[in-house]
Amino acid sequence: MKRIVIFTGAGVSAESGVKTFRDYGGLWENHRVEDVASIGGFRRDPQVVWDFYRARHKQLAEVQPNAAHYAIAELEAKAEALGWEVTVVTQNVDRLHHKAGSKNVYELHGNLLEVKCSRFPKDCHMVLDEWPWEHETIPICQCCGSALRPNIVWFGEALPERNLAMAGGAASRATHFISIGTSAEVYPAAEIPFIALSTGAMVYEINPKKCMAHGEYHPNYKWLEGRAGLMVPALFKELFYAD
Ligand code: BV8
Repeated sequence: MKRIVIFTGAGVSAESGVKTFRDYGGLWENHRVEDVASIGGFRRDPQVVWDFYRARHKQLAEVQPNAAHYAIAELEAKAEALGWEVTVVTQNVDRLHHKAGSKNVYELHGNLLEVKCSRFPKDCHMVLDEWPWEHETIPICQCCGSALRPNIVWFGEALPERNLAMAGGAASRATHFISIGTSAEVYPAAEIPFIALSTGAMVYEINPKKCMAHGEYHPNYKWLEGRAGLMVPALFKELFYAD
C-alpha cells in the first residue's frame, strides 16, 4: 500500500506562465511583501493590495495546467484503482491542480478565486466563491459594510487549521513524499517535508535548485534537478508505473 504526498510551491506552475515569488523576475521583485501580502499592508492601503491580487487573478484566466499538474491528477486517478492514497498539499493559490482534475487537494495559503470579509471569521462570516474581480474599487461586505479581501493567507496570519493538520498527518504516514517547485522558505509549510523525512518516507525534491538544505544528508532524501513539467511525469513512471 503506497501513501503518496505531493507537496507543491509556485515552481510547479512556472511552466504554465504563473510568476513565482523569489526567482529572478518573481513577484517579490516588484512588490514589498509587507505592502501586498500582510494584514498591515492591507490596512495601510487596501487599494494597493487589491491591485496586486487583481492583476494575478486576471492572469489566471489566461493560464492552463502544465504536464506536471496533469501527471499529478493522473496519479490520483490511477492510485484510486490500486487502493493507494494520494494527497496533494499546495502552497499555491492558483487552483491549477483543481483545473487539471486533482480531487484531494489541501490549500495551505488560500486561493485566488474566493474573497472574504476583512473581519472574517471573528466578526463576520462572509466568504464569496465568485467575485467580479474587474471592479476597480475596494469591494464592501454586504453583511457588515467592511472591506472585502482576497481569501489568501498573508504573512503573520494563521494557516487554515484543518488543511495544515491534514497535510501534517498525511506527511507523517507517507511512504513517498514528493516536493515540487518550492524554495522551502515559508513556514510552517516548509516544515511538512521534514515531517515525512523524520517518519520514514522516501522524500524527493523536484526543483532546478536544491532547496531542502538541511535534508540533503538524509539517506531517504533525493534531489531531482530539473523542471516540474519534465521531471514529474518521469519520476512517476519510474516510481509508480514501472511494473
Ligand atoms: C504564520 C501570500 C503564525 C499568498 C504567502 C516559523 C514558524 C511559523 C511562522 C514563521 C516561522 N518563521 C517565520 C515565520 C513567519 C512567516 C514566514 O515563514 N516567513 C518567512 C519568509 C521566513 N510565516 C507566516 O507568516 C505564516 N503565518 O506562521 O502565522 C500565526 C499563528 C497563529 C495565529 C496567528 C499567526 C504565513 C505564511 C503564508 C504567507 N503567504 N503568500 C500569495 O500572495 O500567494 S507565502 C508565499 O511563499 C506564497 O504563498 C508561496 O506559496 C510561498 C512559498 O513560496 P514558493 O511557493 O516556494 O515560491 P518561491 O518563489 O519562493 O520558490 C519557487 C521555487 O520553484 C524555487 O525554488 C525555484 O527554484 C523553483 N522553480 C522555478 N521554476 C521551476 C521550479 N521548480 C520546478 N519546476 C520549475 N519549472
